[in-house]
Amino acid sequence: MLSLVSAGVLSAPVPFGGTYSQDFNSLASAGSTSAWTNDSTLPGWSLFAQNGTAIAQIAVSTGSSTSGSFYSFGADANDRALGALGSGGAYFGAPASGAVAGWIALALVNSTDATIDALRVQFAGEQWRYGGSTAGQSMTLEWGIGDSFAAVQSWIAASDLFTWTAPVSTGTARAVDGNTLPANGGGRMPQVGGDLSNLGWEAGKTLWLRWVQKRTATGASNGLSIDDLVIEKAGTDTTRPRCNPACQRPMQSVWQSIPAPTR
Ligand SMILES: [Ca+2]
Ligand SMILES: [Ca+2]
Repeated sequence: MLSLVSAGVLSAPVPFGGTYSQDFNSLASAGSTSAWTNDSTLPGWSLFAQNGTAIAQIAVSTGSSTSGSFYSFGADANDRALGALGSGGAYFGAPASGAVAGWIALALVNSTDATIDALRVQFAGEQWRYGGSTAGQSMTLEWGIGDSFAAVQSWIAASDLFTWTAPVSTGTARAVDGNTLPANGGGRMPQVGGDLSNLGWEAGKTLWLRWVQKRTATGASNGLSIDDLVIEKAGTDTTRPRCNPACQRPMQSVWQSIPAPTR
């Protein structure tokens, strides 16, 4: 609680009891900009520029806008995605070409009574704008554990399964339909992700996932976003089932209770 107060964030953290999903469809669809408050506009979600500045405004676009900003991307009010178009401007604290512009971060608190070691994380990557650079642009995922974003001691890069590359990378700069598959000229990569393992995410602790938004190495950046996120507890972990006294017998007594084999 102290860390929440010191961070100026009074809203409750998002508990994770085994599943979490987010479709971002509550994000603004009207106007060109929309106010954003970390861990409030979307509970659990925060936006940071690469210099650590918390973001207070996002842009709203179908992919036609060229401004460097975090974005609510989408064609209409029914389906939004959360993303960014990187730039070297003040919004992202003037990052260099090819460098990190900012992060889309999700914080979840382990509300189970056991350590969670593995999560299945799946989402769609949606490209809503092609900036005109053939340098290509990818989005990666990192995770860490800490009471706040700034308190995470080490960010661990998720595997290549969690990295996706803008599918539209040729021709003139233009808006892209992020809800349409690349085979049909669109920018939607529907199945990104896999299992994160060896998390060591203890009960009551906060896990952070952050999607890394970069500028393209050359030219104008693409508008890249995430959508349709689903997180589930996965794999074998150190979860101890809630237990009646019968299953708390020492292992030795269990072995001793097994009849010796007859030969
Ligand atoms: Ca959506
Ligand atoms: Ca979508």
